[in-house]
Amino acid sequence: MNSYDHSSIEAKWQKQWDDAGIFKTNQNPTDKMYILVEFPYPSGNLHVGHWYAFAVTDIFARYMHHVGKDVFFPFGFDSFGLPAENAAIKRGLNPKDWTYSNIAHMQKQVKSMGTMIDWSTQVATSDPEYYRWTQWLFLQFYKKGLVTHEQSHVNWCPSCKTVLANEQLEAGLCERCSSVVEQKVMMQWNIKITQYADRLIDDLDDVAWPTHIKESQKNWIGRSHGTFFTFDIKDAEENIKVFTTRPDTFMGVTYVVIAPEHELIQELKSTISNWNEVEEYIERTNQKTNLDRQTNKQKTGVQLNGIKAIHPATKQEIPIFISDYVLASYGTGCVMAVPAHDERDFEFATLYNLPIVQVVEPAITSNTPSIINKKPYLDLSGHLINSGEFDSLPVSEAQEIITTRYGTKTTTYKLQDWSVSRQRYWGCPIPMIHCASCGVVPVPEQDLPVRLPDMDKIEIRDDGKSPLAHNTEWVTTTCPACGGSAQRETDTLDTFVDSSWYYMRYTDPVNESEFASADALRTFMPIDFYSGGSEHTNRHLLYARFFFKVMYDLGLVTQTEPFITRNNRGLILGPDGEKMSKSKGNVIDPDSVVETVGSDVVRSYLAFMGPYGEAGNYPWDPNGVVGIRRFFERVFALASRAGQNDSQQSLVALHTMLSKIHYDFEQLKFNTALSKLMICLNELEKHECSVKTLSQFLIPLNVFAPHVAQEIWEMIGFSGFVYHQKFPVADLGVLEGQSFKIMIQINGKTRFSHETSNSLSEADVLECIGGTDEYKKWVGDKKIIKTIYVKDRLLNIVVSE
Ligand code: ANZ
Ligand code: ZN
Repeated sequence: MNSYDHSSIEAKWQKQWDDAGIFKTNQNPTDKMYILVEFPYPSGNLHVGHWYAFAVTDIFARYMHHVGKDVFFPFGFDSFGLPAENAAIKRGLNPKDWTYSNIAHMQKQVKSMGTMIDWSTQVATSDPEYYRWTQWLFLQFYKKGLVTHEQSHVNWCPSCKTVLANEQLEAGLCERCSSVVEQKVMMQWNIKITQYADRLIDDLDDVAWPTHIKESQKNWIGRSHGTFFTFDIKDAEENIKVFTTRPDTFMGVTYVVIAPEHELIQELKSTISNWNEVEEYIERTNQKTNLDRQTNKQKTGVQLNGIKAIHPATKQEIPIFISDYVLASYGTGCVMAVPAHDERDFEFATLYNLPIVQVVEPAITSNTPSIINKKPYLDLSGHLINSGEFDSLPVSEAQEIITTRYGTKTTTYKLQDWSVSRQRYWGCPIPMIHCASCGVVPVPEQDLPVRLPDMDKIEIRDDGKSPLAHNTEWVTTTCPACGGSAQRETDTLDTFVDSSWYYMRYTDPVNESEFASADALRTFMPIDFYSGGSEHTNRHLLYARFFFKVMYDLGLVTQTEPFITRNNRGLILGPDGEKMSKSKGNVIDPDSVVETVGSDVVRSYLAFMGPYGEAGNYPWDPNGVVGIRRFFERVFALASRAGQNDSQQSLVALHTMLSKIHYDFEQLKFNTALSKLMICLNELEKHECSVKTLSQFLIPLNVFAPHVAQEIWEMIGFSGFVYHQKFPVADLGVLEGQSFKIMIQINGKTRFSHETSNSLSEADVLECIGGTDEYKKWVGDKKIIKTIYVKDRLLNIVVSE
């Protein structure tokens, strides 16, 4: 019998592996390797992307296991969040029921992949046993002074009725529902991630991530070095502090601009004579997102009548404007405008007829005629003009001198503090209490977790408050400080808080006295390989690194970076080459493919589509699936006729594959690793092949197709689990004396070939062919310019004509 009945094989072996508990993590590893895939959100159904994430990473994990690593490969669910709440409201269900039934279903689906995941590690962030520690960590951050509760400018999604972090916007729209996001001021819980901005940049040197991921994080944090200058306001107490990266242009400042929502404007209210106009402009600004403020075509603004700023050096009076091209959230929220050397200032000055004073002269004037009044001169090369005592200084020197004289050096960041308050129900309750006499009081640690109450009716009202706010029974509590009546905080935490530390909980998932024991953390952290989606580069990865660093400072962990390597996966596209979507009708349902061709085929096909490590996007090809299926059927056929003896060719094929396949795995090229198995099978089919040789072939095959490999293992008379086999070591003795056919090319065209029984170096090949008639004919005494040698396959000789 050599048929490949995938359904029964998969059921049979999954049960046996489970019963034998073979995937249990070794708690005392000698050579641990922590392999992590970003945990899924329990949306209800596994899609091909989940398969690509978990099944293909399982291939890598199994390879590492077979070569002797003590692999730690856990799993869990990121199970709090808005989508569950929205789905539950839509279906009239409770978010908890909806979430946990999805978890049960998806767990079954993930199990169908036949992975080596240790299921005893499973955590779900919405379990009270988990979020108790999310709350505990929040309290440690609070004690360390990293949590604030304050009036903040926030992005408000009018449809989700909640606050969104900047990281949750896509082109100014809510990433979940694509509504236009509004700006609001609300009391918010913020975490001071900005205090870690430098370390979040500098420590990227310590991780082996792809450069583009590091660069992306650096740009997101957006560190820029510059200068603060302070402009006094005539006849007023207040002054205007600006941030600039071009202190050299100080003498070219012809006006200043303040962000419309800057608090200074309110303070100046009584001195501004056109307040109505100003107020109206502020209101219009509030309806715009930061993105359209930065990209809008036409500059707009209003001059603050009745007041003037004083230039610190010239003491000249210059006008003050508000304009939405200046953002309240960056730098100081105020800029010194230098229209001659800044594009936005130039546009604005042209529109409002403001003076444009050139203060930097390009080095070679003849090539850059009359820049001013046509476009600003942005370059840093040149020397100062129209700058009084600073005239003729080169730009860089002027920056130093002017900063020392009139300003202070500073560094600013684009990164903002992390607003973690969400006005929604299905999240981790923020463990804080509001007392009329004591103010904000943290919930004592022994009272954790603050449990999320069951609520059958989740109602999102227009008051901007969490549905929890309407659960009076839950809200009403006593103050831990004075014992008086008090109220619970009703905002819940952003789910990115939950997911900032889950990888640590995996190491010790049922610990009731700590978030994880120091011992478990020491054993398994840091993560050696982290696979995830590119959409998480600037959010989850940044938040998680930040969390880890704070925990390091709190003495809770001993390393400073959680993820040693990072692999951003690409996407699996529909058969039409487009992103899969219901509306395009190009969605591949993995369950139904598994049903018809088997899980091993799906795993292997996904690995075969292309290199895993290059974030490539690959279209699904039904023919490719059929090809993989046929490959396994052929292995079954070979098994039914494998005998006691091997021909030399079979041994050479096996050991060639065994000697070369490691490189592919190490490069995350599971596709070429699999094709080496296919090439090997071609040879084994053609020649006499023993069960012993076949059994050695099954071990690398087990990495891709564990059910097929295990079934054949048993079929040909071996006992136990393939999983327990070590990766066979290639016998290089076998490879000596095999035959190689080396194609000889002259200037890229194949002209003749050379057969040998040894693996040869380039010099050997040249020596062997040097005396042949073909060599004399094609090379003769022409000059050899260079040679290109592909070992054992090809030698290209480039000669001059
Ligand atoms: C004067 C100046 C002259 C500037 C010049 C540039 C060129 P990066 O490099 O991104 O850090 N700026 C400062 N705060 C701002 C805010 N809140 N909203 C909008 N723009 C702001 O940009 C720093 C520059 O962006 C600063 O340097 C400032 O304009 C502007 F020839 O000051 B500059
Ligand atoms: Zn109190």
